[in-house]
Amino acid sequence: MPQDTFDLVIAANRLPVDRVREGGRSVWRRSPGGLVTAMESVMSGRDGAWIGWSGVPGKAPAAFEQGGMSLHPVALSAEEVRDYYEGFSNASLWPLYHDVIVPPTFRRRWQSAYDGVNRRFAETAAGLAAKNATVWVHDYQLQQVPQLLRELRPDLRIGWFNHIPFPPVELFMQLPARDAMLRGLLGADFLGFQRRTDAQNFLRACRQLLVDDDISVKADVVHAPDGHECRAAAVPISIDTAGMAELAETSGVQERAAEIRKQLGNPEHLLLGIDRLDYTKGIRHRLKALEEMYREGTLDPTETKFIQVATPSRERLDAYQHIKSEVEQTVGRINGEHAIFGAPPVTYLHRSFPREEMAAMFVAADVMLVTPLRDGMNLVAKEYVAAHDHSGALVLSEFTGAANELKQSYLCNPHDIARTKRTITRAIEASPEERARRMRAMHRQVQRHDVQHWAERFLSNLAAAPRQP
Ligand code: GDG
Repeated sequence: MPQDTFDLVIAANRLPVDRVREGGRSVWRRSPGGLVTAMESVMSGRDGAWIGWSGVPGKAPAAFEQGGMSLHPVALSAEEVRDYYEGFSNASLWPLYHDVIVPPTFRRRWQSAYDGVNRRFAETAAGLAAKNATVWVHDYQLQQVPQLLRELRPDLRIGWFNHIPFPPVELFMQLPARDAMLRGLLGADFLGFQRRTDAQNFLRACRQLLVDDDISVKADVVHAPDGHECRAAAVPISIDTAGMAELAETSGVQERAAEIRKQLGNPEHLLLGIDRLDYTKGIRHRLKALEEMYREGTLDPTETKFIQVATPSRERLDAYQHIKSEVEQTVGRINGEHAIFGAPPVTYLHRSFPREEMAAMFVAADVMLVTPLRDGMNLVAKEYVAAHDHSGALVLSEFTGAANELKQSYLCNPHDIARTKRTITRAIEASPEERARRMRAMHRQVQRHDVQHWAERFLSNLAAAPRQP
């Protein structure tokens, strides 16, 4: 008989697999993105359930087993996809939490859809969790689930992890639903953030915006109105370091890496960028720096090639269509000005690739360019480091969570194009000894702090939370 309750339940906007149509029939395919990459290796071997949306609007498919997990699709109507997902989550919260790189849009209709979907997730989790079970809620799409779930099931241990930044209170307070977001989160026993600053921003928002209410904040603990304590702390996420390192060493990946370099004419220097096509990732700033370098002759287009993988993302939103056309125009202009027959300096790939191909690109690249304007962590930076132990160089934006940990990278401020150019040059020209020294130190860091370490830290913080009085 199939199991009907679980000791560990994950609630995330998306399931780790997407419902897609292939050859006229519906099949499940692994979904892209940082959360899935991280949680997949955490959940393997644990007997748990995962609830999330299938990626297709309409009726939810039945629950099913995959990779040792019980997957429970949550239904979203087409209107909810528009208002809860594309609207409130990705046009209000996402830009607001990423330092208003594009202006957030607020609509009252979106908020009620967000409330309704959060309630559905809370009810589904309440129905699947065994007595005294642990429920681990993920990310900005589900900020009301902790409180709703606590009301339904006060016996549960509830944790929430924020994969994206939590903004300074001066920005956060723009959100019309700010009180509801804070109160929703306070239903948790433990809130995990990527950086200490994010946890502090959250605590400061509680102190400043819920001041007249029945809560109090002492150090990293908020005393909620029902008397329970909610702790907030930094638990930076990581990757399956050993998995990536082993994959990078396989002969298939090594051969493919050599082949990629050969296909590009065996350039002296190969630079690489891999991002979801999102305005937060700083792809435009990166291309601007490279365009100037090709123009000025600091980079020779026959010697230095650049691969940009831009995985399609949120394509129905205006801001994403806009960044896509800007990036594509710039790539077109650079190649138009500097290509020689059959050998453009920039190879632009707007699609997804299997993990093996990603690993081959990491291995092939001499310099990895990770230049977000704001990023919760950035797993790509850590994956590049995992794929190299003594070669390669990482240019990394100061505005990523990863910059707190990968201190031997070539740090840059992507807004400062002149210095970013100099930083790229330094990374390209660094001696093999300097590269090896920096990469070894970073490799050790991601080896010690891998995704299992992150999950254990999160779950032990959650387990240590005092029971409700
Ligand atoms: C959010 C936060 C935080 C990408 N394209 C392909 C592919 N990927 C994989 C990468 C990496 C993951 O997706 C992307 O993770 P990031 O961290 O770079 O970025 P977000 O998607 O924005 O993730 C971020 C993360 O959550 C985790 O907390 O770090 O700050 O924004 O693993 O390798 N994988 C494959 N093919 C692709 O084409 N196989």
